[in-house]
Amino acid sequence: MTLTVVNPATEETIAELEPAGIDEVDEAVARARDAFAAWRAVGVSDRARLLRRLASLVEEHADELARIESENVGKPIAGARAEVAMVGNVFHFYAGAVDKHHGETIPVDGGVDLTFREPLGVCGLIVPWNFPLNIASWKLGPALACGNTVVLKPAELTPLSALRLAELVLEAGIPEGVVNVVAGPGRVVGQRLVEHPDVAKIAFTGSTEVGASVMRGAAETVKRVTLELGGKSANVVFADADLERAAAAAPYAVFDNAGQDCCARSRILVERSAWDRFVELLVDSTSRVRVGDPADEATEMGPLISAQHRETVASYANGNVVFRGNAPDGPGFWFPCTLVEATNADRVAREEVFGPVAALIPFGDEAEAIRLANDTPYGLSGSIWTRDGARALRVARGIDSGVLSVNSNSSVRVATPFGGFKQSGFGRELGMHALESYSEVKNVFVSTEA
Ligand code: TXE
Repeated sequence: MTLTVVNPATEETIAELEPAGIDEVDEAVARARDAFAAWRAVGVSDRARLLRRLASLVEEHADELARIESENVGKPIAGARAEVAMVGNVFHFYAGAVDKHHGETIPVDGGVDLTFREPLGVCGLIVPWNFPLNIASWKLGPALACGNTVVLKPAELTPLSALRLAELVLEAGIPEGVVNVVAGPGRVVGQRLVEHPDVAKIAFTGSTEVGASVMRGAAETVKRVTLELGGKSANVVFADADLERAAAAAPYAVFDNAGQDCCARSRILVERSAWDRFVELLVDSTSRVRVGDPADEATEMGPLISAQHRETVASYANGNVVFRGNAPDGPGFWFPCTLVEATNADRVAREEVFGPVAALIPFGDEAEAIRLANDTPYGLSGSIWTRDGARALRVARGIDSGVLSVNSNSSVRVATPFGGFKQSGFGRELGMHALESYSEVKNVFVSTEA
């Protein structure tokens, strides 16, 4: 059986690969295990230098990597380039972090107590298809900085950028066996990684359903697990906000990456007194989202990842549709930007659509806004639009979500922690926080008694 890789904007086959199976996973884990002792012993300056070299190689190959990502995911090229720039910055950040994540000395009776940060061993990194290279780098950077070796499993639909990155890893001088890529089906390759007794940790990004099964599978061998799962984030717009600015930004908070974004603010909560004006502005700004050829520099939204996924997305785009935009006919898995007026109880407001469909929901006051924002099993992201600073902080503290932004859509920055509350998962990626979950604290007591 071959793994056929398709460009979702054209439906053309862009690669055919021999998929990895259980044997390949076992071989990759064995290589990673063999490489671990030498890699953890590499001095901090050398390890930082190797990560810096990898960052520079990503930058040198930015155009090529962005093109691979754009063709394989259907991402607009301008966005793909920004993502690859972030990948370079992630490796630069973790190169700098290698010697800044350290232990402490603790005063105790009869001696001194030292803590050390030790690597875990072999880490299994399982990543999805929506931001393949970006999300891989968020896991690779801290894993390598802490001295772990890894087996990276890209999603079966989008393996190409990870395979190219693995070549750049070797070109950077990172020893063979430290980074291993296995491209194959999740239920075989992913599951084997989860169950493998020589894998110490699984870092997973994907659906909540598979995340739960990863957790169950990892329990058998007491693996460390971090999970970054689905979301149903709220974009809360108060009547006192700069409505023009909020409405201009809102489409990109849900339609970026064609809505295939765990941080998508796919519930737009609008204060009732501003409803008419805001909806009018939002329809106008949404109608101007440029949907089309991902290779075109001006394109803002490409197709969905697959025909099957388009079917799923379409099942949410009904009811009280306020706006439906244009999309190319095909070939390609196109779907138009769609705004649906809903209540928070409707399916479109409860489930992660993972496509360009947003639910518009009215609220009466601040307390109701917080209640609605929290009325979801998820808790990943969200935005608050208001000119009242105290209210912004009150609402931010009230929403049970890992990442919030005020008068902005942004969710991810290299130096700041990213991750979820509730069924959006646990553990934090990016920033110095990520290093916590790729290392173990060791405590050594030294007696100073004569
Ligand atoms: O995700 P899966 P899918 C959500 C989103 C989307 C839905 C389905 O709502 O529509 O999930 O997407 C690997 N053991 N998100 O089916 O299956 C798989 O090969 C171990 C949200 O693509 O969770 C891939 O590498 N691994 C999300 C990765 O898990 C397994 C991103 C994710 O695939 C496995 C993606 C198994 N049993 C989807 N089964 C986000 N948070 O951004 C599959 N995999």
